[in-house]
Amino acid sequence: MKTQSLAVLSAFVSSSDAFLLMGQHIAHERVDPIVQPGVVSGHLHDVVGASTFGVNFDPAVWAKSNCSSMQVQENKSNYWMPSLMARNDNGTFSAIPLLETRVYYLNNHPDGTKVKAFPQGFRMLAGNPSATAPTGHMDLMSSSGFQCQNGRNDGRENIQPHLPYFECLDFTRLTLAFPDCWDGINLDSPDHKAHVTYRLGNGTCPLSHPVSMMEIDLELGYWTRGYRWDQLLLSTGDQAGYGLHADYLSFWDVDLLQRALDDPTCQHRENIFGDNAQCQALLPYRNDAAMQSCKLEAKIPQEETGITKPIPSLPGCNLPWNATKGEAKPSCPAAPATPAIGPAATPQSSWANLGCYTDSTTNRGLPIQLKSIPSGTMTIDKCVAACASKGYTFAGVEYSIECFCGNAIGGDSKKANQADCDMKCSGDASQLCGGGNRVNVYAKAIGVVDVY
Ligand SMILES: *[C@@H]1O[C@H](CO)[C@@H](O)[C@H](O)[C@H]1NC(C)=O
Ligand SMILES: *[C@@H]1O[C@H](CO)[C@@H](O)[C@H](O)[C@H]1NC(C)=O
Ligand SMILES: *[C@@H]1O[C@H](CO)[C@@H](O)[C@H](O)[C@H]1NC(C)=O
Ligand SMILES: *[C@@H]1O[C@H](CO)[C@@H](O)[C@H](O)[C@H]1NC(C)=O
Ligand SMILES: CC(=O)N[C@H]1CO[C@H](CO)[C@@H](O)[C@@H]1O
Repeated sequence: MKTQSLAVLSAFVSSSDAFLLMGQHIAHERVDPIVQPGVVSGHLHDVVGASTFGVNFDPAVWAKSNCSSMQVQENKSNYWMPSLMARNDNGTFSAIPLLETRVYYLNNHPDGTKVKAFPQGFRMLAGNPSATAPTGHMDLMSSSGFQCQNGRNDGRENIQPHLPYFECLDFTRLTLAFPDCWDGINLDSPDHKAHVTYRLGNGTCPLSHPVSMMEIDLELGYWTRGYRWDQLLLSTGDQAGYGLHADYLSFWDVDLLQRALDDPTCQHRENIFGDNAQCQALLPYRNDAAMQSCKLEAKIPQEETGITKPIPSLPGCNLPWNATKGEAKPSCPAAPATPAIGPAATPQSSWANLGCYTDSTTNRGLPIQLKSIPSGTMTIDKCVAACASKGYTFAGVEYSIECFCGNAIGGDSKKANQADCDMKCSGDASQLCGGGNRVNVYAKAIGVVDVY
């Protein structure tokens, strides 16, 4: 078994001044305080960052955020993208687990260009949700699009402007680069784009937008193993993927961000809190426990979003459409009902359910069996907590009473039907704990995960 860190395969450009923040998502819901304030937004997003992310952006509320789902807690910014979904063969839709969240802050201007920290409340949009062909920013920025993570170095890992036309056995990463030149005046603009633009070919900013900023690269990695490529689509219904877009709302402490941008110990770093020297400016604000326990404080639309069970249609008016075939986004025969906005349900676990996998006693998918949980008391939470406490990133429950841990799904394990994992947990008959030679796998949804 070959173990390979995803870090090696990221879109990171080591020649630029840069730092990377890792995190996990805080919401999967129809909320967009920039493009559709005050209402249930048109499609599902996966959201990262401040716990106050709600339908209206109010600086006074954001300033009181309890926590951030990013590693650096001083940062009360938010980043969001349409969610990657799957169309099941019976026509229902499922959300795909989001396992990897990275945000790069890159200085791609010519050497020695000082970049300015984003002012508080700065907002912008990258990409175009209704695009039917590669958009300008994707041509300009080689780091925007879709990246298949097979861990196999077979040439399929190059970034493409559309969803891949082949299976991604481990991850499919959605990545988007934001504009990095600002007009220096407006925190936002009516189309959320006019106040910013991408740098010119020689790396400088045009006279219309003279202020050099960081290029933010948002990367979300989805666990697409077990899905065919033609099942994947964005939550907008876009099967081609040209309509990939992302939003950024900056709410950093401006002095702190400027210190990090100017601090040599924070530059050229794939992981600013890795084994080597630490990023001094941000180190005091690192808090992994707060990141992992951070829960959304704001109210959200009261609707099923495909995480806990398949849903009959994509939330909103988002019938599937294929721009590669020349199709335009269809309208809906009847306007979908708008859900009420209310309190968030049970907080989402920071471990994602990857589903049911085959297993065999001679070649385990997850190699380490934990016997510390008495066999009559097994629950999913207990197994996940036990694996987490030992530093593992994958946990699996099997045969009602067994708990396995590992850092990858190996052995001969293959995705199985969810219906195969139908045995009740010995410690809680309301939960399912795998089956005979069937393990239900959970994975820690943070930062860098090892795949093989
Ligand atoms: C922050 O969290 C505490 C408890 O963890 C809660 O009582 C408080 O209401 C939260 N703050 C906001 C603004 O919701
Ligand atoms: C449709 O397929 C999904 C995925 O295989 C399955 O979980 C769901 O139960 C099926 N729904 C119906 C109504 O058959
Ligand atoms: C960069 O390109 C622009 C547009 O072609 C040009 O006006 C500008 O002088 C160039 N700047 C440098 C430093 O080469
Ligand atoms: C989209 O259309 C192209 C071109 O006809 C086709 O090859 C592809 O399979 C279609 N994608 C899906 C998801 O159906
Ligand atoms: C910009 C910003 O959100 N600043 C806040 C960061 O968090 C601290 C507390 O952790 C606040 O005091 C800052 O106002």
